[in-house]
Amino acid sequence: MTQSQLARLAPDATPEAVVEVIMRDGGVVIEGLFGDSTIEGIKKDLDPVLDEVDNGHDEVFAGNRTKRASGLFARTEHMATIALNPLYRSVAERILNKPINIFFGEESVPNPTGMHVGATMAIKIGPGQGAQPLHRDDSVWLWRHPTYQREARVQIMVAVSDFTAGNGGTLVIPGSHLWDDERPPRLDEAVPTEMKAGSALIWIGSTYHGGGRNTTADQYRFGLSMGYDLAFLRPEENPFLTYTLDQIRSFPEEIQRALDWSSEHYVGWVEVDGQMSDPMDLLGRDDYTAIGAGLPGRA
Ligand SMILES: O=C(O)CCC(=O)C(=O)O
Ligand SMILES: [Fe+2]
Repeated sequence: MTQSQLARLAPDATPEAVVEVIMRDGGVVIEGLFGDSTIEGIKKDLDPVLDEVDNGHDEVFAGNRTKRASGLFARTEHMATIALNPLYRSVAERILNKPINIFFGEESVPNPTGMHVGATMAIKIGPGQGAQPLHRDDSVWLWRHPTYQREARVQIMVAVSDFTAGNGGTLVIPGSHLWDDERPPRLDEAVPTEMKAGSALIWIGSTYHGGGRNTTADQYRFGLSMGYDLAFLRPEENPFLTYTLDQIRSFPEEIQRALDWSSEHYVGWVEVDGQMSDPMDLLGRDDYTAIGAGLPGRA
């Protein structure tokens, strides 16, 4: 497939239409998905954080002219706005949630897939940064391709600054989600994501992509990304080592669950009162005082 840029849809596109384009091309740009107050709020909250952190120490992947910050639910309330955006969430659910039937004895029952947050990251690509190696994000779980059965990740990259071909707009190879694991991704097959601040790129874990080269003299490309992943995969960013219990308790319930304070698909349970329980049961208990500090009722 030769495509000079990814397809673009309006924010009132239906989830079905968005999923159709993503499954055809590997990704899509949704124009104007987030308003000025969200974008300005993200800048206000995260500019000071990114001013403080070092450039990446790893020249190749993190980029030594690139600044990154994670754990974003605790750093900006707008992270929840993005994670709970109805279009993004519904697209992610449609792509990821493919239950399979399993036998419990002779009874065949659907086993839900579930999805959780894989990682959150603010990324500022600075002047002089070279292109990140093109990669598939699902390679962290050794995913094989083509993915006949299921996708592992649905990722969003929100443009906090404008994204251009010159300032490092995310490179994507349209159609590469359909490739096998033998074909190497080439930079000349990738197209830069150009979009205005407030627009967003949504793509899947099997699509080759990478941060673009910033050839400008003085522009930072500011993007905020997160992935919804299959709930039974280990999250890239460890939520239990990232957020304090007080922070978790301050988040909306959907975010608590999406940060693995739930035991979907039978994984992630915790013992409460001798039972394999949903971690949400702990959050509501006053006698649960710190993550990993010991379960109520257990010496
Ligand atoms: O910064 C970007 O545009 C993409 C970053 C990325 O793909 C990554 O860090 O995995
Ligand atoms: Fe990536």
